[in-house]
Amino acid sequence: MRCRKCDERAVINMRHHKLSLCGDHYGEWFVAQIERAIEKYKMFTRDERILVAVSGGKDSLSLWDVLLRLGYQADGMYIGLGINTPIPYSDASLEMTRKFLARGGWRESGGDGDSVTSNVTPYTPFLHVVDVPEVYGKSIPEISRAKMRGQGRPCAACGLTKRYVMNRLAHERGYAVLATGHNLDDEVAVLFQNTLRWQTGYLARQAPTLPASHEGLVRKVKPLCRMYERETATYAVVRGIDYIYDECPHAAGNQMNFHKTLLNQLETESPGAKLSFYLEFLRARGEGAFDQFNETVELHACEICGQPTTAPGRCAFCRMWDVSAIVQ
Ligand code: Q46
Ligand code: ZN
Ligand code: ZN
Repeated sequence: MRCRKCDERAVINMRHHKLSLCGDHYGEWFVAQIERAIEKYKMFTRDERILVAVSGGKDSLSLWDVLLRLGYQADGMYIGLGINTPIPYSDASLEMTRKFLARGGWRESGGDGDSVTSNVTPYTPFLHVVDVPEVYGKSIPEISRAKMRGQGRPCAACGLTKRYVMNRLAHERGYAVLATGHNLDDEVAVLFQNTLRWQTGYLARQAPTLPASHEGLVRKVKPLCRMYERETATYAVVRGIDYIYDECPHAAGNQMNFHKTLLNQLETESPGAKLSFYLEFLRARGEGAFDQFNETVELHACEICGQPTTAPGRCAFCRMWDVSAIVQ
C-alpha cells in the first residue's frame, strides 16, 4: 500500500476515507483534522488557555502534542488515582506523561513538523499533577471500598473524583476550557449505550463542545471526537510518543468495552459505520432533535468547597470524601 500523496510506503489505510498515507503525510493530515474539528465545533481560540486532561495514554498525549504543535496555550493535568495493583498503572502513566513533557519536540523545525509549527509562537507547557491519595488521604480503590461497601468496580468513585478535580483545577487556575482525549470509539460507545437505554438527557448533553453552563464550571471539549482509536494510536507511533499500553486494571470486562467490541464487528462489516453513526447523531442533535430533553437544572454552591452542585448542602464529592473543610 502506497501513500496517496508521495508514493512512499503507507503506514495506515483508512478504508472509510479511502485514503492511505505515509508517516509524514499522515502526521500532517491528523493535525489538520483536529484543527478543523476545533474550528467547526467552536472549541477554543489561540487567545484562550486550555487545560488538557492527560492520562499517559495515546489519546491524551497525542491531543496535547497536536495542540502544542498548532501553537495553542495548552497545559496538562495529570490526576494520580493511586491504582497500582495488580500492575503499577498510576505510577507508570505519570512516568509516561513526564517523559512526554521532557521530550518536547512540538516546536521542531524540519520533517513533518515544519509545515505545522513554522508560523506559530511556541508555548512552554506546564504539567499540573494532583495526587489523590496525597491530597485526599486515600487512593481511588480505597475510597471506593470504604464508601461502596466493597461492591463493584471503583469506577463510579473514580469518575466523580476525576470530574470534580479537573473542573475545580481548571476553574481555579483560570483556564477557559478543559480538553479531554475522548476519541470516536469512546464517543460512539457512549452514544450506543445512551441510545440502547434511550437516555435522552444524556443524549442532549453529548457534544464535542459543552459550554460552561454555570459560574464555576468550565467549557469542556473533545477535539479527537471524530478520530478512530486506531488513527490516534498511529499518530502517537508516527510521532514517536511513548504511551502506556496497559488499560486501567479495573476497565477489564466493563460494559463499555463490550459495546466497543460489538461496534468493531459492525465497523469491520461496514467501514465508516461508527463515524456516520456519530456524525448523523451530531447532525440530528444540531437540528434540535434533543433540545426538549436539555433541562436546565438549578445549581448552587457547595457549602464546603463552593463548586456548583445540584444537591443541597455538600456536593457529591465532599460527601463521598467526607470533606468538612476546603482542601487546597
Ligand atoms: S481509570 Fe477509573 Fe477508568 Fe480505572 S477505575 Fe474505572 S474509571 S477503569 S476510565
Ligand atoms: Zn506520503
Ligand atoms: Zn463540595
